[in-house]
Amino acid sequence: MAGRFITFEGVEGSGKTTQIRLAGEFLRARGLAVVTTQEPGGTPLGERIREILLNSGGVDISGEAELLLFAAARAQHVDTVIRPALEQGRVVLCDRFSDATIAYQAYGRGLPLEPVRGICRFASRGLVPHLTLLFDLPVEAGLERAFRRIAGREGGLREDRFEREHLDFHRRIREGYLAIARQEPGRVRVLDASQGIEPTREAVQSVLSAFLGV
Ligand code: Z5A
Repeated sequence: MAGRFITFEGVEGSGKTTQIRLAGEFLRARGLAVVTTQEPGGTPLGERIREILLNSGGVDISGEAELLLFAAARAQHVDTVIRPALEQGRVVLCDRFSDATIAYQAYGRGLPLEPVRGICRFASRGLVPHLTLLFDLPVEAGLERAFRRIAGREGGLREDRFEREHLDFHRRIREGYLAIARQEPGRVRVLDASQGIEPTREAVQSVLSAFLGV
């Protein structure tokens, strides 16, 4: 596969969505063919699953059902968007991927790690990012950013299912991400996401320049 698959991961409010947009602009300005996408989502089916996962309308979703919904969205995304783009030699920047499932469903929800890993492998047909940028910061700081953004939305507070979870849930997720980074230091680069947008942007660009040779 000729392209490069780069994922952006982190706890809620870590700034990865802001940074993926800036990274896309940076790489396009250097002449690279870039696809920017997100999970859950990235396809018409994925967007419908995203709506169920983030706003289930009061319907209870078990941990296992949640895992399989994320996996279903990913299978469609890999098959119809990510793999074709990589085969065309593009750089694919993806906001969350399998590491999010390990961090949220295994570490956060407490589902057993090995079956969750197996389902991730099955859904992605073994696709592993070439590089993952992990935006790390204390969960309190990330949630504060996320809630400030929600409060600024038209119509006031409308937090999603994940934003409503307790602090301990988000702390377990951060620990999960850091455990993945310790296990795979060659793939996962941990960036300090507690700094402002500009210094974080510079750190991202320096990692991407070195990795892609641009
Ligand atoms: N999930 C899962 O459980 N399992 C899975 O397999 C997958 C996902 C794939 C998707 O929600 C949820 O699904 C997610 C994990 C779960 N839930 N949580 N939590 P989403 O896609 O709607 O949300 P998100 O992925 O968590 O991203 P986010 O809320 O958009 O946050 P972000 O991408 O980390 O941050 P941001 O949007 O760039 O910034 C948030 C705010 O902070 C915004 O107002 C920015 O202007 C501001 N910001 C950004 N950077 C900075 C800095 N550096 N300083 C100050 N302020 C900043």
